[in-house]
Amino acid sequence: MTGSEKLFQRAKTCIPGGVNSPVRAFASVGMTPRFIKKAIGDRIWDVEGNEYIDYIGSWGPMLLGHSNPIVLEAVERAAREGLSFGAATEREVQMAELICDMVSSVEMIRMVNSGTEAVMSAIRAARGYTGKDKIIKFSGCYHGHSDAMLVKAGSGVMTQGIPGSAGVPAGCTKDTLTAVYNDLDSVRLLFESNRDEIAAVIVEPVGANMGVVLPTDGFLEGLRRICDENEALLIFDEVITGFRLAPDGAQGYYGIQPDLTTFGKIIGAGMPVGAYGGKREIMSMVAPSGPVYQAGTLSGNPVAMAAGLAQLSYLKNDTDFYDKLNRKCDKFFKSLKAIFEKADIPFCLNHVGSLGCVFFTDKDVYNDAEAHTCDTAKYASYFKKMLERGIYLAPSQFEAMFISQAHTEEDLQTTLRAVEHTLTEMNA
Ligand code: KE4
Repeated sequence: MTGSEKLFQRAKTCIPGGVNSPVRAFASVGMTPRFIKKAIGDRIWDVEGNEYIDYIGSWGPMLLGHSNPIVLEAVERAAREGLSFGAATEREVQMAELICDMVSSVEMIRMVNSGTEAVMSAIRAARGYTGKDKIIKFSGCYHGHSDAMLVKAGSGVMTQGIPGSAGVPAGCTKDTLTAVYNDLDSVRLLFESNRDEIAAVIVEPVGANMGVVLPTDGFLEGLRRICDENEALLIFDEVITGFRLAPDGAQGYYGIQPDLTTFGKIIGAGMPVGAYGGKREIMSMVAPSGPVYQAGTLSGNPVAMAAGLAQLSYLKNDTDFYDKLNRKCDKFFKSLKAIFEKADIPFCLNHVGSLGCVFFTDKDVYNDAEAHTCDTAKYASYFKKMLERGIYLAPSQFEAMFISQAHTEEDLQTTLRAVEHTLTEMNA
């Protein structure tokens, strides 16, 4: 047995499914998950010492690459001053000021400990501010595992092919309405049949939990307009896209201002951090300044803030960071597309900036139904062969590839060669 197999066997006796988050179990690719020992730059090593070029990056946080010296030094320095105080700290003020400065739609922000918490809290703030209960989400979008969001969710829920989750009472989801991504008529219909009852529309401005699905022209603008017409709030869930597509995330990249935004991943640089923020009049509703209660023992944790501040400050100050990263990634995805076209395998490649994914289907993928036409068995075979070639991709068709600043031209070329060999093998 390999080290990962031994650890997985032990883990399954005391952790549900042997993992602390379902997608890590490699269930949909039918393999033993790799137990990772360390990561540096764009590389990770498993407990056997096998080395991989990493396209997960902890599912998004590692935009500067793993073990970035600037981030590590900030964490070490902060840790020596104490791990947690349960009291206000200067770093929290600096973090809030930095995010408000980088994202113009955010006038006030609250730190929490995960993307799930950020979304759950943003929805409560939206309901408290509007006095309305219903929320529109999109089938295939994933907004964390709070009860109300586990309706036709993406990511692990979609990977497992389950409609939602056991243990969620109907009462918790009766106010969650689902529309079709990139289909404004499906949104209008819900507003017409739930007039004056909808507090907010929550959307991933780029769907990244049903594979990567881009907003069609006019989709995000249309959501903005429909929310304004119906006095509902627009919430951008930028847990993945925030600070990835641009310094001000997808809202900056596409030029649409939401009322609230949720963040995670990159703002923690690998430490557990989430946040929600937006218009002052909405955020002022949040306790202790307003009646919407939300709290957290480790919210704004000083060590986590140090990590996030280090990474975000770098992103803010390196003025050509995003142009360089996005140019590098556009070139990579263009080459990747050419390799798939040459291999004559049905595929759809969606990408924007350093986020992308290959769907094994002959359809164009603009929503979750089209994503579901994928041949997930073929994806599993592709994943396995790429892993054997030292390329660590998402162990599910319904996730994304994350490229970082640390991905070298040499490693991207190595990856493209591995794809070429893998597709030849698959076609044999
Ligand atoms: P967390 O609670 O996992 O920090 O964030 C939830 C969340 C919210 N919103 C969006 C758009 C997200 O993508 C996520 C979490 N992303 C998944 C990756 N598809 C996390 C990976 C996992 O569940 O292990």
